[in-house]
Amino acid sequence: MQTRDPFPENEALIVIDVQNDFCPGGALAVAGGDQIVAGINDLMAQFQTVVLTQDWHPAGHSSFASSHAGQSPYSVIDMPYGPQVLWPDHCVQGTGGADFHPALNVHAAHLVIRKGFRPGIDSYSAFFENDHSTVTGLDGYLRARGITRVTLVGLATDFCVNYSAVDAARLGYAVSVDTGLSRGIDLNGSLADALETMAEAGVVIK
Ligand code: VGL
Ligand code: ZN
Repeated sequence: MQTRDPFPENEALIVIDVQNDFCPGGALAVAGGDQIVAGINDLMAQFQTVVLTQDWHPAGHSSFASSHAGQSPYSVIDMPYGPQVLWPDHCVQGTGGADFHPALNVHAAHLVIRKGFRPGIDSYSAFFENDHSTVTGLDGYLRARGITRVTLVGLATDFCVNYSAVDAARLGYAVSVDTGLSRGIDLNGSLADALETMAEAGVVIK
């Protein structure tokens, strides 16, 4: 890992969804999801601003296959805002699955931003919900803090990290994704697609 001194004030680390349900044993487990925790803790010490995102769904959320009669997880349905993958129930507000991984150094975070709490809409991105227009408020926070560069790590590379990185790039931030500290779900080639989409959006893939 590269050490930088002093750590620039205009850079933030955004740690995406390092929650129990996305780690082995969780409801929507990402292979190796727990392997990135120690490295993320180390990286946090290199930033003056650290943001954690937390997927935070009400029970019966519209992104859950169980909320749609006859549907199974990983199928895709049309929502008013576009296609939506249906997931196993995960990250339900207040459950252990929605908690951060117990080894994640949550005390190092300056902001925890929750997303996906509106029953009728999913939110992969830390910036916009899946309609691409409802804001989470993160852009306002970062701008107000003078942040112009963001590094993203976490889960899952091909969904929430990807959507967050692309939105950040479109919002004008200089964006890099550390793939060594991220892990993907890889649904029908979604990991390769995501890496291509991010690169096309100007995201630096490390
Ligand atoms: C995520 C699917 C559903 C993620 C969240 O964090 O990548 N993926 N909810
Ligand atoms: Zn979710």
